[in-house]
Amino acid sequence: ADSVEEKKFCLTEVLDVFKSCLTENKEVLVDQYVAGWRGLVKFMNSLGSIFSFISKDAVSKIQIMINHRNGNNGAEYVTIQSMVKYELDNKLVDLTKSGNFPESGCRTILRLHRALRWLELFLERLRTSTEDGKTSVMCADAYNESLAHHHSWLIRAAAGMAFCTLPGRSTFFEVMNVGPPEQVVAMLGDALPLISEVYQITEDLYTEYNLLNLP
Ligand code: 1PX
Repeated sequence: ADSVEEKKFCLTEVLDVFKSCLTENKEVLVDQYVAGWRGLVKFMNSLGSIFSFISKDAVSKIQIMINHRNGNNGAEYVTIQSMVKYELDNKLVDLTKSGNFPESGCRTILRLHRALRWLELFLERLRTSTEDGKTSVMCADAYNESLAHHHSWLIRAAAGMAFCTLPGRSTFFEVMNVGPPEQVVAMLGDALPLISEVYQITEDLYTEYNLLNLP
């Protein structure tokens, strides 16, 4: 009778989705990658409405990728690797200045890819933090080391303000709904190598095709 109630959010499941991104030959599956981001955005929304300017942008990028997958050429978008080849072969990417293809899969995934580096750095800081560690500082440090390089000062300022509202480490761990702190730390240790691998594979691919600075 209580099946209407939504299942309680658990971050383990979200990070598991990222693990399922990789195929045997180390290609990155777009559906799973996007589903992972969807779960993370849901988690972020539960932290308060001050994060909504971030989740709006993330959701619009997620939607762009879902539209590609549902479109006539959806099969070309099964993996990030096939997407890159398809869009480059068919000249569907703005390589030097924006204009014709603001919704290319290549530039959209690049934005999420840069955010994945932030996630990797933030989770690593959470994992190795002590009881009195400040999540707001961990989050800001991870951001300044990664995504901030690609954002205007206005967005950096807004992000900085949002980070300040993050709850302390113990509350943050509770919201993750994984279990006691030791279990959170273990879960992060388990998930991080795969997140790093997904990041590195995409980074290498984008380096190979010279796509790391797409407008
Ligand atoms: C246990 C921790 C889990 C935390 C999960 C949090 C998920 C966060 C999802 C964030 C996704 C952000 C995507 C940002 C993509 C981006 O860089 N977009 C910019 C460029 O796009 P454009 O199309 O214009 O080239 C765009 O300008 C971004 C605007 C929004 C601001 C983005 C700030 C990102 C801060 C990320 C940190 C999230 C903090 C969550 C706190 C837990």
